[in-house]
Amino acid sequence: MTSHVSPGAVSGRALRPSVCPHDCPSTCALEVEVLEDGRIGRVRGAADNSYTAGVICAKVARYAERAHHPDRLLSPLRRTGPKGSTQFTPISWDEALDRIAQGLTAAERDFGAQSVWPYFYAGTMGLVMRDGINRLTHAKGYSRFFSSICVNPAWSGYMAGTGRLAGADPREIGRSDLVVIWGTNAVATQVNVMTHAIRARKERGAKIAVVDVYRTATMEQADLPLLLRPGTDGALACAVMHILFRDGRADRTYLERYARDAQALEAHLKTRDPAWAAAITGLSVEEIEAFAALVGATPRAYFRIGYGLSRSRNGAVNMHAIASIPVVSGAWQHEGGGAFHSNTGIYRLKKTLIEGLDRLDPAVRQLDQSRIGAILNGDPEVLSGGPPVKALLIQNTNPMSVAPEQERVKRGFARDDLFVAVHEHFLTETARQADIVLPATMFTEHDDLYQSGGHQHILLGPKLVEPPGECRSNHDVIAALAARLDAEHPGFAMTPREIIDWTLRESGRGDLDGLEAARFLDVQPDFETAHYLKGFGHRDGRFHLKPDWTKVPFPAPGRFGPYDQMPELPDHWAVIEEATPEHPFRLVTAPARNFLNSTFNQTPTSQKREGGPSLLIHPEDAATLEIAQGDRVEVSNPRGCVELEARLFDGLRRGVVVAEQIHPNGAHAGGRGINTLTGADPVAPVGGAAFHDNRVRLRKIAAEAIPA
Ligand SMILES: Nc1nc2c(c(=O)[nH]1)N[C@H]1C(S)=C(S)[C@@H](COP(=O)(O)OP(=O)(O)OC[C@H]3O[C@@H](n4cnc5c(=O)[nH]c(N)nc54)[C@H](O)[C@@H]3O)O[C@H]1N2
Ligand SMILES: Nc1nc2c(c(=O)[nH]1)N[C@H]1C(S)=C(S)[C@@H](COP(=O)(O)OP(=O)(O)OC[C@H]3O[C@@H](n4cnc5c(=O)[nH]c(N)nc54)[C@H](O)[C@@H]3O)O[C@H]1N2
Ligand code: SF4
Ligand SMILES: [Mo]
Repeated sequence: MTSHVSPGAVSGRALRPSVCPHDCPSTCALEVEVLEDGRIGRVRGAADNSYTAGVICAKVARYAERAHHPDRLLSPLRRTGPKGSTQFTPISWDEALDRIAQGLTAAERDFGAQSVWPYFYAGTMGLVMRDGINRLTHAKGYSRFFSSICVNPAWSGYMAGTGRLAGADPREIGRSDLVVIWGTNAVATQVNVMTHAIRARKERGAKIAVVDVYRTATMEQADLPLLLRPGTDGALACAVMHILFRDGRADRTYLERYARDAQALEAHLKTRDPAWAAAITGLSVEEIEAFAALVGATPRAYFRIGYGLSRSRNGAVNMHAIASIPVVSGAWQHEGGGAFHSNTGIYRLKKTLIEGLDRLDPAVRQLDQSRIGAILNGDPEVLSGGPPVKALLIQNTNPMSVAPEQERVKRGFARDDLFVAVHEHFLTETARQADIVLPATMFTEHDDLYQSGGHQHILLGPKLVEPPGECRSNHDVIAALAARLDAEHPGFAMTPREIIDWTLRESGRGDLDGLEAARFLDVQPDFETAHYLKGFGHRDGRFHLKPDWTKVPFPAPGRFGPYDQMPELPDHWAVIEEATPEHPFRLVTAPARNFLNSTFNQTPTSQKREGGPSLLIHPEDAATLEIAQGDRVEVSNPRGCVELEARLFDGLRRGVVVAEQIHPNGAHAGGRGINTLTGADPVAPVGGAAFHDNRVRLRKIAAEAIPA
C-alpha cells in the first residue's frame, strides 16, 4: 500500500507527475509510470508533496488495472435493446453527437429549455472536466444542478460554527498530542490522514482517538476507540463539553474573546452530563469521562472530522457540536490543535470561465441531485412547478447505483419518454439506461487542474498518454455539443490548458507554466489565519455556538428538511430513523476500502478483496434471528428490500448493522443495490441524503428459498 518514489526514469519507463482525480479528500500528488507502449504502469504517491508524503491507497496504486480494463468503453454506442440491457451497437462520434443534440433539442422545443437537465458529479474532481458541463447548462438555460449528495450536511454544520470552510493545517496532525479521528474511516477513505497521525504517535507519543459506529481498520489503530450508536455524535460532543466546563477545563479567556453565546452553552450543557450521553450513545460513562479528560488535558488536540457522522438526518447539528469542542477547550490556539474538516474555502479560484458563470440566470430552477428519483417521476414539488425532465446529459456519476431511493430512480430512468446520454469509462448501471453512451478519457489522458479538500495544494494533472480507442474528454464532448446546440461561450473554443491558464491568472495564482514547473502550489494560509486567531469567518469574527441555521453561508436554492426545528445549541437532535419494534436495526452503508463509491467495483482485485455484498451483524443479534455466518439475509424497510450475506462481527453495538459498499447493483439478488434502502428526504438545513441513517428489519432467507 505504501510506495515511495525514486525520481527519474527507469529504463524504457518514465515517471511522470500527476494527480489522483477521484472523489477523495486526499487528492494525492502522483508519479505515474508511462510505459514504452503508451500504457500506464505503476502509480505511486509523490514523496516531495508534504501532504501525500509518498503514500497512496491500494486502489490507485494498481490503476493500470482500471485504465486497461477489457470492459473499458472505447467507442460511442447506441442502445439497440431495452433500457437496462447491455445491447448496444458502436456508432461514429458524429452520429452520437448528432443524436444527442437532437434529443436535447427535441425536449427544449416541446417542453422548454428547463426540461433538459445536465447531471454530473465528482467521478473526476478536475475542475475543467467536472464543472465544464455547467457552462453548457448556463449558456442554454437548462435546469441547473443543485449538488447535494455528499457535502451539504457536513459543510453547513462546520461553517455554522466557523463561518468558513477551512481549518488548521492538516500536516499539523503530525505535531499534535491527541489526534481525534471522528466519523471518517481514514484507513479506507483518505489514507494520508493516517500517515500524519501515525507520525505524531511515533515522534511525540501522541494518542489517537477514533469515533465511529463500527470497529473499522481506522479504529483498530486507536488508543481510545469510541464506538457509538449512529447519529449520536451530538450527545457525545455535549457531554465532553459538559465535563470541560464542570472540571474547569473550559478556556474561558479564549471563549470570551473568540466565541459567541458561551454562557448560554454552559447553562444548556448542565443537563447534558455523561450519564445522559451514555444512554443515547451506548458508550459507558467511564469512556466518555476518559475521552473528555484527555481532551481537557491536551492543548494540542486536533479534531479531524470526516463526512460519515454527517450522513444522518441530524448530521449538520452533530458536525457543529463536534466543531464546538476545540472552541470550549481553546485547542484552536495551539499548533497541532484545533479542527479540520475541509479546506475547500481557501482556494478562491475564479470559476467564471470554467462554469460560464457570466451566463448564469438565477431565474432558472435548480434541481436537487439527491432527489433524482422524485424528479424523474414528475413530483411537482421537486420540479419547482417547472416542466418535467425530458432529457438528461450525464457525466462523472452513476446515479442508478449511488443515489438514494433506488426503486424510484429505476422507475424514473425506465421512462420511455426520457432521453438519456451518458459519458463514461464503463457501461455502468446508469450507462445501460442511456440512448447514447460516449467513451471518456481518464485522468492521465487529459489536462486538468485540481484543488484539494483534505490539504492545501493546487495541482496540475497534465495529459501523459494518448487516449485508447476513440475516448474523448468531458471538455471535448461539451464543446462539440455546444457547437451543435448553438450554445455560445468563449470557453467552448478554448483548450483545457488555455482555460487552466486563464483561471490561475484571474485568481492570482500565477499561470499554467508556473504550475507546470512547480507541479503543485502550497497555498496554506498562515498559522494565525488557519487557526482563526484573527477571528472566525463570521462578520463578528466569532465562532457561533448558537448558530442561525437559516443563515449558514452555503449555496443552496433554499432551506430543506425540518430546518426550523433544529436545536439552537449543540444537542442530540432526535430526528434520526430510530429503530422501532417493526424495524429494530439501524443500518449504516459505509464505504468499502477497495471501491470508491461505485468506481473500482468492476476491477478484479477490488472485487476479490471485497467479496460479495455483505452485512456486518453482531453475533448476539445474529443468534436471536438464527442467522449464521454466510447466511443470506433479507434487509428491508418501506423503501424496499436487499439481500446480503451475513458476516458475524463483534465490533458493533447491538442493534446496528453495517453494509460496506457500493457493490454493483447486479451483484445483489434482483439487481437491488444498497441504495434501495436509503432515503432521499433532505437533511436539514441545506439538503443531502442520510446514507448512514436507516431503520431496517432483518430476516434470514431459508436455504431452500435461494435459487440455485
Ligand atoms: N475506499 C473508499 N474511499 C473513499 C470513498 C469510498 O467509497 N471508498 N468515498 C469517497 C467519498 S465520495 C467521500 S465523500 C469520502 C468520505 O469519507 P469519510 O469522511 O470517511 O465518510 P464516510 O465514508 O461517509 O464514513 C466514514 C465513517 O463514518 C462512520 N459513520 C457512519 N455513521 C456515523 C455516525 O453517526 N457517527 C460517527 N461518528 N461515524 C459514523 C462509518 O461507519 C464510516 O466508518 O471518502 C472518499 N474515499
Ligand atoms: N449507500 C451509499 N450511497 C452513497 C454513499 C454512501 O456512503 N453510501 N456515498 C455518497 C457519496 S459521498 C457520493 S460523493 C456519491 C458519489 O457518487 P458518484 O459521483 O456517482 O461516484 P462514483 O460511483 O464513483 O461514479 C463516478 C463515475 O464517474 C466516472 N468518471 C470518472 N472520471 C470520469 C471522467 O473524466 N469523465 C466521465 N465522463 N466520467 C468519469 C466513473 O467511471 C464512475 O462511473 O455516492 C453517494 N452514495
Ligand atoms: S487516497 Fe484518495 S486521492 Fe489518494 S490515491 Fe487513493 S483515492 Fe486517490
Ligand atoms: Mo462523497
